[in-house]
Amino acid sequence: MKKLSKQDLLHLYRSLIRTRKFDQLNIRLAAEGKLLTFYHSAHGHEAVGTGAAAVVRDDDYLFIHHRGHGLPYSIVRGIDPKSCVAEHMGKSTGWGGGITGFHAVDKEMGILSSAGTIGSGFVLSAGYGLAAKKNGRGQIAICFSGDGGVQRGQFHEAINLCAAWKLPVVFVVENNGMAWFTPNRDTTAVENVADLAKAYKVPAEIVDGMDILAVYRATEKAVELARNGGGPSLIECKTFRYRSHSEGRPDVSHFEPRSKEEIAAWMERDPIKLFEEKLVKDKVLTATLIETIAREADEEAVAAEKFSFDSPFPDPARLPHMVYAP
Ligand SMILES: Cc1ncc(C[n+]2csc(CCOP(=O)(O)OP(=O)(O)O)c2C)c(N)n1
Repeated sequence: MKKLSKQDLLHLYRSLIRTRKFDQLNIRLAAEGKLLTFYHSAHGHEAVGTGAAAVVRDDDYLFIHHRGHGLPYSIVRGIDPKSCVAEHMGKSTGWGGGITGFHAVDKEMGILSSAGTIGSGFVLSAGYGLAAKKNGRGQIAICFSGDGGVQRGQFHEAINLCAAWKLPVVFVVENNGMAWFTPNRDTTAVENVADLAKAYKVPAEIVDGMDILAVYRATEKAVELARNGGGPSLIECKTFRYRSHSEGRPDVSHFEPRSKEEIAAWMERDPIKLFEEKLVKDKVLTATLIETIAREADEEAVAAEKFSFDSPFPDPARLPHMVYAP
């Protein structure tokens, strides 16, 4: 277990704040009609992607969940989020050269996109896990998904094979209890995804997805097991989405507005608020530092918006070469 230094803790905190500021920027730009794509906010989910992605190595493989369109996973890994904003505007300076829509990609940092077709990341992770096991370089694959995605057959096929072949794959499920407008309880009798993993003989842990350190520690354990030949694990992070499924859509469960009381209760457990309170108590953060980090993140977001507007669209002549790898 790595001892987290003050610098490590501040990196996690700063990453959460930057993730939220850029999420807010994308929300505003979506409302103003300035994005070429839709946007699934990460508001409420920030601690899961940030905490888990902080653990992996640069040469590991990440298949990410769609919340925040890559922001929580990439910011903590040192990827400049202005390329996220530019990508959503279809600009050549975006992380996919402006042609991927909302899919985050960074080959050098192992971010191999999210799944437009929910569930495709499961089987791809199993494939990359197999490659990692065969090449003997100690790499792992980490696959993020929602609880809705887990209802797809690909999850069951992938986790089953990962278990049978002891592949170095870590499944991180961001369980917010909803899949678009449908509450989970309507589509499954299994409350905890962890129980599904256990049925496949895969060790599974349920953690508080609003607690970044709990996510970090559980991921650390699972990654270590995978790297040391112990096979797959699953971490179920109980979390909540504070906004509607994607921007501009009604925030409903079936056709009824979601409960204001439920949202307010989860707001009390806002992942940034919880971590900030802990760091203040532990004397890692001061009021001045909180203000400085927030101001720097605001300035960064303002600069990213301008950078994205000023960037050129991709050269149409290059497009065929950008779609197919030679
Ligand atoms: C195969 C497939 N079916 C349906 C959709 C439409 N869709 C996009 S996101 C989503 C809900 C996913 O729910 P969950 O996995 O729990 O993630 P959440 O959005 O709640 O974070 C659905 C049904 C899709 N993209 N792909």
